[in-house]
Amino acid sequence: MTNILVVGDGAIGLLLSHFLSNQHNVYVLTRKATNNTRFYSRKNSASQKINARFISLNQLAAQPKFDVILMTVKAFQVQSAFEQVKPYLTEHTNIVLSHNGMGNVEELKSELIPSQALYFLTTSMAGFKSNQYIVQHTGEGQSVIGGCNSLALKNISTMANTLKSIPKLHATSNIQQLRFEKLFVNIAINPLSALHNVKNGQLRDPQYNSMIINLLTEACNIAKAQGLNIPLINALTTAYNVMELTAQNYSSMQQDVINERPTEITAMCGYINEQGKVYNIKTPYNNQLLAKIQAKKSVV
Ligand code: KPL
Repeated sequence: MTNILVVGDGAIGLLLSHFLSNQHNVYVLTRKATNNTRFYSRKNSASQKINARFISLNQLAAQPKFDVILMTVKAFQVQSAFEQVKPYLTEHTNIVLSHNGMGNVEELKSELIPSQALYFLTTSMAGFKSNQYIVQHTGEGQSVIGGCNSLALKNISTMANTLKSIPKLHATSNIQQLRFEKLFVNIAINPLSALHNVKNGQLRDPQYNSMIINLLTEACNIAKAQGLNIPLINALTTAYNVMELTAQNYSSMQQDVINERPTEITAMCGYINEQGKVYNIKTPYNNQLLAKIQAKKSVV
C-alpha cells in the first residue's frame, strides 16, 4: 500500500481521493473541518463514504511519510501549496500535479532533487461539490499521466500502475503535448460556458462554432510555434467529444464564476495571449475571452 497525500479537496481532489482510497492509504489536506465525513455520489447509486483521512496543515508532521503527493489545487495555488508540504517530502517522494491550464512544471522542477519524480496528470473526469462534503461524479472522462523530469519519464509505467484505481488512466511519454491537448479542451469549453452560463453540452450549439474554431486556431498556432503538431481537426474533435461526455456538467470555470471564486483563465487564454507575444502571433479571440472573464469578480 502506498501513502498518498492529496492536496486540495475540490471536486477533482475528492473524486481522485475516492478512487485511490480503494487501493491505498489516502490523506487529504484540507482547510475545512477534518472530522466531517466526505461522500462520493454517482448518478442514482447510493452515496459512498470516501475512505480517506482528512487532515489539516498542523497535523501533517504526525502522519507517516508520503510516497506520493498529488496536488489538485488550482494552477494559481500550486506554488504556495507546495511550499506548505515541502518540509514533509522525503528524498523519494513522487509529486503529481493535476490542474487545468499551463504553468508550474518548470518552477517545481527547480525545487526538486533528482530522486524526486515530478509527474503531471490531466483529467477530463467531471464532478462538482453539491455541498462542502459531497462530490457528485457527473462525467466520464479519460485521465492521462506523464513524466516531467528524467526520473518520472523513466518510472512512468510504475506510477501509472500505482494510480490504476483512477478510472480510464493512461500513461503518455509526451507531457507537453498532453497538457496542450487538455488546454485546447479547456479553452473551447471553460470560458464560454462561464460567460454564457451554460452546461458543457450546450456549447455544441451552432452559435458557438465559429468562436470555438477561432480560439482553437490560435491555440494550434502557438502549439506549432513550440514545435508541437496538433492539427486543428484533432483539437476540435477532442473538445467536442469532451462536451459530449460531460454534456450535463457545468465546467469548473462556470462554477467558479457563479460562486465568485478566482478562475484559472490566466493559465488558459492568458497563456495563449502571453505565448502570442513571445512568438509574435496574434491571438485576438483568446485575448477577448481573457478580458471578459477577468472583468468578472474575484479573478486571478
Ligand atoms: O476540465 C474541465 C473543467 O470543467 O475544468 C472539463 C470538464 C474537461 C471541461 O473543460
